[in-house]
Amino acid sequence: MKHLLLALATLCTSAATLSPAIAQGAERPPNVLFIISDDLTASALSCYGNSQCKTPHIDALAERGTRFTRAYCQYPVCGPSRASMMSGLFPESVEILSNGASAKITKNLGQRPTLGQVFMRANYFSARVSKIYHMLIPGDITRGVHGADHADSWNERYCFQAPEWSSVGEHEHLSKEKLITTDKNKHYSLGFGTAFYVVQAEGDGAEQVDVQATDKAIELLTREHAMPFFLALGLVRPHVPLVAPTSYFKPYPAPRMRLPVTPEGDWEDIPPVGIPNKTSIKFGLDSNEKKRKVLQAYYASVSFMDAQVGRILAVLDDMDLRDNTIVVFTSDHGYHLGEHEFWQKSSLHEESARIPLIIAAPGKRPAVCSSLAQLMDLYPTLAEMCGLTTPEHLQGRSLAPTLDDPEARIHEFVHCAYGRQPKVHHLIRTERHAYMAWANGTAELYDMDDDPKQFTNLAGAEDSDEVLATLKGHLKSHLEQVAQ
Ligand SMILES: [Ca+2]
Repeated sequence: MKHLLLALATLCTSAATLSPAIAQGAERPPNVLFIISDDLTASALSCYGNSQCKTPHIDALAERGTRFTRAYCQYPVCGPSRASMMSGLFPESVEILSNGASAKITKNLGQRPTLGQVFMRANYFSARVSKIYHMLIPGDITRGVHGADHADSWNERYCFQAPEWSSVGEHEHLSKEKLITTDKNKHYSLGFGTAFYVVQAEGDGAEQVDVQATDKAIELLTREHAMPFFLALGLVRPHVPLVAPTSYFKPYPAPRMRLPVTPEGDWEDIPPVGIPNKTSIKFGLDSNEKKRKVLQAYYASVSFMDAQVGRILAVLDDMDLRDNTIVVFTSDHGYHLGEHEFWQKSSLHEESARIPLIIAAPGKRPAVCSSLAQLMDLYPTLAEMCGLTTPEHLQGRSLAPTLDDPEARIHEFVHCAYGRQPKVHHLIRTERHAYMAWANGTAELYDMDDDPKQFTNLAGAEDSDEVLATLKGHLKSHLEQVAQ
């Protein structure tokens, strides 16, 4: 079966060499500016309802685009999520279920083209600026290397070296990892990849990775383009370390940051396997003061990232490119900011699995869309909107119909995985329910209309039998699809 799929993919690849629009000499197809933030939860954005964190530039994009309220990643960790997004395959199908497996993407894909390759084969200029496939943050940034890239996806690619946790400024380590800063371990195994390590940096941030990356993306944007472009800009904040210029911390005085409320006994109906590794206790976030400082630093990092989005969108307008450029803004997964006393990612609960997703396309009316959507859908969506031939291997679905009609519905359910074979855990998300099927046979079920914060696990409730049977059916069909 795999050979057949490969052959089909190869056939489709050659058919996509010239996009129909270009081949017929018709109007030039649209450009794509694809911006992806790292570890950004939708609920931190003001356009998604956060009343403390200020994100005016992303909000402005949402005002003129379609903002998706039920968009989900395929895996709540960087590497597998990004491999899925760029390949158009579920992490199980592309066989990347950990950050460590990310470097296998070129081998695992074989002849099946990535999103970047499909654009290149349609005579687009395809460029990667900073983190699109997996990069270790901060290790690959302090070293200034490309990370687990898929080099054939790009005509040009750029990575940047930046000081990250060693930026000059006021430092604070809020969690309790052992941090190794000897030269031998300068870039890896040093604890900074998960630590809540905060730097209120001196200066305007010009040396920081996201500023350097945005500078480069602006340079590429202002180039004379003989062909349409697919410009992918990866911004690494608010991934830890939480580094931003001091001025970005000022609007967020720590004592005023509002923490989520966790009801008494919240964990009693969560199976042990459903409690992620990163809890307040395990992190050493043993006081509300420390937790509020995390929020302050996270929001400062989000605002700093938002400022870069503002810079590149301003240039897009200055260049009069808005009317022929599709802009996408998203994140590789969500993030817990203390809900259930959970922090960061690697959780199938709502705040970690849900992503922000905004698509602003020329000629489309602004809208808010509550159709289920997933990160993996961006590949077929952009292929359709740019008139490219869509390869056969894609497992996502085009969201393009929702841009004309926000009431359109694309999926009955979406899927997010966590863990490695043979212990893969599953989230099935319908519009109404979130169902987590843990590998040891335990489960969580939440009615997202009645209980959007996921406080009451209905998996054992008598009257849940019918809905559980439907959700188990969805999981079965997902497993059959990825086994093909
Ligand atoms: Ca990430």
